[in-house]
Amino acid sequence: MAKLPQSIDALIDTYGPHLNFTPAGGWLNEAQHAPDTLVKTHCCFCGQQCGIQLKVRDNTVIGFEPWEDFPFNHGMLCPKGVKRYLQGGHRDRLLDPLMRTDQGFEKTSWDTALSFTARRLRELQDRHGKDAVAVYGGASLTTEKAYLMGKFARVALGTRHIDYNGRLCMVSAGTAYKPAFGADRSPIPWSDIPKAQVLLVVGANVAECAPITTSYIWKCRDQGGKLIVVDPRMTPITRNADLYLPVRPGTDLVLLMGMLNVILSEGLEDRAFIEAHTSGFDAVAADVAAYDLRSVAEHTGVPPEAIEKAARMFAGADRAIALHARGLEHHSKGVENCSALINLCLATGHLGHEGSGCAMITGQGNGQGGREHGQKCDQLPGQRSISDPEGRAHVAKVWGIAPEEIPQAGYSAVEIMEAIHRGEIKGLLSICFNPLVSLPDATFTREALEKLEFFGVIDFFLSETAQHADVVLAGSLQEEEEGVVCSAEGRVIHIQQAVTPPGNARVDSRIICDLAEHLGKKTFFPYTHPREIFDELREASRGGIADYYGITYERIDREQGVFWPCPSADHPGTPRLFEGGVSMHPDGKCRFLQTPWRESGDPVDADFPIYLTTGRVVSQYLSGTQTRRIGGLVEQCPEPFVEIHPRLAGSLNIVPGDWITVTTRRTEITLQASIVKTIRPDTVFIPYHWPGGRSANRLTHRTLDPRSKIPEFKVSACRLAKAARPLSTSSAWGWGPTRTKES
Ligand SMILES: Nc1nc2c(c(=O)[nH]1)N[C@H]1C(S)=C(S)[C@@H](COP(=O)(O)OP(=O)(O)OC[C@H]3O[C@@H](n4cnc5c(=O)[nH]c(N)nc54)[C@H](O)[C@@H]3O)O[C@H]1N2
Ligand SMILES: Nc1nc2c(c(=O)[nH]1)N[C@H]1C(S)=C(S)[C@@H](COP(=O)(O)OP(=O)(O)OC[C@H]3O[C@@H](n4cnc5c(=O)[nH]c(N)nc54)[C@H](O)[C@@H]3O)O[C@H]1N2
Ligand code: SF4
Ligand SMILES: [Mo]
Repeated sequence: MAKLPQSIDALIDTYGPHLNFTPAGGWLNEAQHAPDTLVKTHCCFCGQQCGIQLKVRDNTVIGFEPWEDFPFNHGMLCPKGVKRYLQGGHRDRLLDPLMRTDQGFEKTSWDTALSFTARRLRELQDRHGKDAVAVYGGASLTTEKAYLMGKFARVALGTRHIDYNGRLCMVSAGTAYKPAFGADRSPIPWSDIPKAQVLLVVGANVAECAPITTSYIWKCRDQGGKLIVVDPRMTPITRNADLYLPVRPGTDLVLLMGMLNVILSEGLEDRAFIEAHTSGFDAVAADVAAYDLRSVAEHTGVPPEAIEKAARMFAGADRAIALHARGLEHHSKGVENCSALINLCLATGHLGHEGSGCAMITGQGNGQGGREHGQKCDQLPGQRSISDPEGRAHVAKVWGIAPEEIPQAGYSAVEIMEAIHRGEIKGLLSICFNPLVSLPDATFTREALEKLEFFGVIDFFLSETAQHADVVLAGSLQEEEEGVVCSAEGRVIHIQQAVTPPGNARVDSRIICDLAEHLGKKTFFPYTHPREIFDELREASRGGIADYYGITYERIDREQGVFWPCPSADHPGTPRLFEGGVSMHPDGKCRFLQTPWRESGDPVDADFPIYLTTGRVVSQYLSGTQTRRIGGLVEQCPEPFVEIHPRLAGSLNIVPGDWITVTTRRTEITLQASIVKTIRPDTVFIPYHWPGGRSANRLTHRTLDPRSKIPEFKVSACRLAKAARPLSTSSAWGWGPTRTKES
């Protein structure tokens, strides 16, 4: 592994003169720190949001120290948290706004870039109607920025169409939890995990994707807890599992119904809990009868004894927790999958007491907070529905507009791209999203981006998507703007501004407010600091489900985070939701929901007989824009690969390192084989963190869950063939040159 520069001098040697930052000055950029300040803040990457102290010298983050007192991670960090400080000084960091010209991108002034952006958006709206432009937001943004994006779309642009990259991530869980419990948040604080007697982990590669949660699982095991893992791949935590269920991709619903069938037929359910705290049990109990053990085993590929054992272990425990992530949720029946897991917890009374419950493991840094305050197409702040008249009236009052001025629900993320492709949406403003790498069916996404009449991007690197933009506005890294995020366990925490943006880059929220001003809407966006946005957000969320009214920056610092709902200054916050089994529905009941089976949108057949599933590796993050640039991480996994079981490899004469062409109903890509015994023989796995010819998303399909609108990233049908090594990186691995167009 490359040796990493630790000092500022070594960094300058490595990364060159871009490190000589001059602060942008003005607006939100006042914070100046004395040399070698330690700033207590949080990791910019995953939803665990580990506490970290950033070491700052001369307005540059030069390293880190552990933050041992922070109760979630007690100073522990994974490799990404350790190396994140290397981004700010990277030579690719955008330091100026860019405009596309015939010669490619050229630096420009903020005034030119902002006026041009505002003018083009308005022209498109004047010509084609307000909904001809759309906004993409992101769940790595602070909650203030996410709130701001929702307000910007509805008030500054007046468009229905705003959605965010969390649509690719957590929405199946949210769409299942909200009707079951009345709120979309993990019901448990992570301190409950060690207290469980049984942990059921479904479709979550905890060690690689939520590394610090692993320590909670080991604590549970140390205290005698048992671990059951459900995954088509034996992920690292599986080595220490008591029971492993190698489920066939896309069949969790059948497995969970099979487990419930065992529980009900053996009388292991918790009748008292079901009667006191739930409704809808009878319908689900009737559905379960069809899931007999033999058919379930056949369908899922899991041995019947293992299904029985898992059911008995889970139901037999006094305290059990089911943890899940995208392996359960990235399906065209992702909502039903999650509901089936919730049903299992309700039937066994595992909810609302210490060491019991279900929890989605949040993905993005602000995956939780980013889905609470209105950057979703169907949502207003406080997790309010955009179609709820009372919610509209409340938020309109806070915004100073009439309720009828708030547009109705618009398209979700993939639907926006489809509307662009068919010419219905003509302009797009995107922040904190790299759809060309992360949306399914990348060839389609690329075609759509090329059809846009105006495309503006706010990012700190020129992502693959940004290369298709007309204007790129140089925004801010997480450590460059203050705000809050909400972690996986529901804890609202404080992101500190450690440094100001370098060069002429600007903090994101200033860019949005400046743009609102250029659109003639400054009166609605008068903020000069994120705190003012937060205070408005508190009001806007007041009385809603995700009620932040009682949370302040000062309280967060004093109490090391506050769990929502927190409706007033003297409210202690709510670490464990649904205490005693009481949900947030008006009647206090939790709801069993029926979960009809649906086939995958891209089923295997004789031509495409193998399951392709996609996901992550520990050292890369999402579309890779950030981690592919971080020394010390990129070397750990510089290229994607295709994971194949030795039996499947043997049947095709494949040996380790061979080049393999993976073909789906969309197209094909060629990658090297990694032959491992830890995957089902009927399944292959490709990590998705790369663009162009290495992009797993060229292979995936656009089937969505009809309610959550999440794509089915976890199941595609494919076939494999041995290939010659790709000839050159530019032809075989890239897209070729990006478009040039007049602007
Ligand atoms: N290192 C790293 N950490 C990350 C991220 C990252 O990019 N890199 N991203 C963050 C984000 S945004 C997210 S959403 C999370 C994602 O965290 P995870 O959901 O844990 O990660 P994935 O790799 O997407 O998929 C999880 C597991 O699902 C399994 N799986 C595939 N198909 C199925 C199926 O049909 N059923 C079941 N039961 N399992 C299946 C895969 O084998 C894999 O082990 O990670 C977060 N943390
Ligand atoms: N095949 C397949 N595809 C998947 C998945 C999968 O498992 N398989 N997982 C899906 C999931 S769970 C997710 S969450 C998505 C993620 O997909 P994306 O959201 O597209 O991934 P990111 O890499 O986070 O892209 C964010 C972009 O925003 C920039 N950025 C980050 N932070 C900030 C900020 O604070 N301000 C600004 N202005 N810019 C910022 C980054 O530089 C990057 O260019 O991918 C999805 N796509
Ligand atoms: S576990 Fe997540 S939040 Fe913690 S250091 Fe790693 S990437 Fe950052
Ligand atoms: Mo995610």
